[in-house]
Amino acid sequence: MHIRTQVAIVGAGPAGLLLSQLLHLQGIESVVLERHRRSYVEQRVRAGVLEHGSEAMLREAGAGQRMDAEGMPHKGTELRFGHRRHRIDFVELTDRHITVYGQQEIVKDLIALRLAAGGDVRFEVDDVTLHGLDTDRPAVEFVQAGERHRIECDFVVGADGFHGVSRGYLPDATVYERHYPFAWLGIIAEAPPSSDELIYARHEHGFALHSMRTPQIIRMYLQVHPSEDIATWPDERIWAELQTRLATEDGFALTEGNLLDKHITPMRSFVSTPMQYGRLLLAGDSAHIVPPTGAKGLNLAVNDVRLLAAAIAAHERGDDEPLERYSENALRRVWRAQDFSNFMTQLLHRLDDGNPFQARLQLSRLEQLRRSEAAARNLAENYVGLPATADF
Ligand code: FAS
Ligand code: PHB
Repeated sequence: MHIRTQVAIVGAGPAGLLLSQLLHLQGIESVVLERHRRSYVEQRVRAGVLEHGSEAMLREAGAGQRMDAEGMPHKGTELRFGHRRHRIDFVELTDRHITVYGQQEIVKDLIALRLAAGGDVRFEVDDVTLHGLDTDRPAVEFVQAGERHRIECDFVVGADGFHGVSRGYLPDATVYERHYPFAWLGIIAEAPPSSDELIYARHEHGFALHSMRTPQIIRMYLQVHPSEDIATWPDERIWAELQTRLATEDGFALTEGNLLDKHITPMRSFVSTPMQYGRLLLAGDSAHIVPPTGAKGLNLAVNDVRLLAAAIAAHERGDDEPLERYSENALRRVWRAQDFSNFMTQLLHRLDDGNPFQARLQLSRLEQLRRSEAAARNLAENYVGLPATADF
């Protein structure tokens, strides 16, 4: 079957879906191809924190209603170290806040929005291949329900995540990569949050994070060795370790509950440059991965799409400059997020290099965050997200 559209998008994660919606609002047609079933992508638990700018983008896309109704605005976050608390006040330091709203909710909202507008989102597609990327008539072929299809288009966007196929079509990519000597054991549990805000804890045993999804569901993480087997982490052990790492001298106690999910996720920093080749453009995790300590992964995908939607719209008006500079512009924010995510990761994790010198540096940085408004403001500005107008 031959299909004609303007933009063929591989991947129905937040990047692919938001791009399709933003293009639609500019009268630009797209087809989104997704490997998995709709129900699978809508229940996949991933990110939880939206930068100030990402909230605005979702509202601009018409996908902000449920976020505004169910999302939880946070005016600050707590750093916990030496069994003491220190709050970073986002609003006081930056006049901006963040919102906690699960990525799977964003995916649900965007799929519903695209389908309600008659958008072409195809699930359970296989064997996606890209063609003619170095011509002005690129194409995408795929198989669905045993039938082979071919999309003729003007642009192909690879929004297919770290394990997608698109990145493999860039002939001369330069890859920058860092593997961290630890991973995160993440849980979802039926329990009310034990704090109104996120808690990032540095403890001798390792890092822990208290987050949430709703007033009844918490999302928590603890640092483990990358080789750990989840089978050696029964629920009781997870709760005991979280209680230990989050304990404070003023008697903080974590409310426990029924564990709904537990997973171990490796931690890496990854950037593939450039993010474009001919008529192929990459957006989101297909081009970059950050350690989740800075809550940047989803927000970087949103920023890529903000730039890409505007660049494709400019092309339609005859202005190709934004498209030619897409990779350069997107990568400035990518590297800013890489640096901040690495800073937060090095600040809060137990660095098992056996070198107590690193631990002393961590404590000094944390003390500086407690005492210096300038240091706290720098963290807050990076965490809530730089304004869309910032050119990095
Ligand atoms: P995604 O990976 O979300 O979406 C890509 C889509 O493409 C997927 O639906 C996939 O099925 C599809 N696809 C892949 N190959 C395909 C093919 N060949 N054909 C068709 N479709 C294909 N970020 C945070 O900020 N905070 C977090 O706590 C956090 N936790 C995470 C936990 C896990 C386990 C993972 C994997 C990531 C986490 N992230 C987190 C990062 C995550 O939120 C990403 O940044 C975000 O999903 C990026 O969105 P996309 O670029 O759309 O990629
Ligand atoms: C989450 O809620 O999943 C979350 C929050 C902050 C992070 C990472 C994950 O830094």
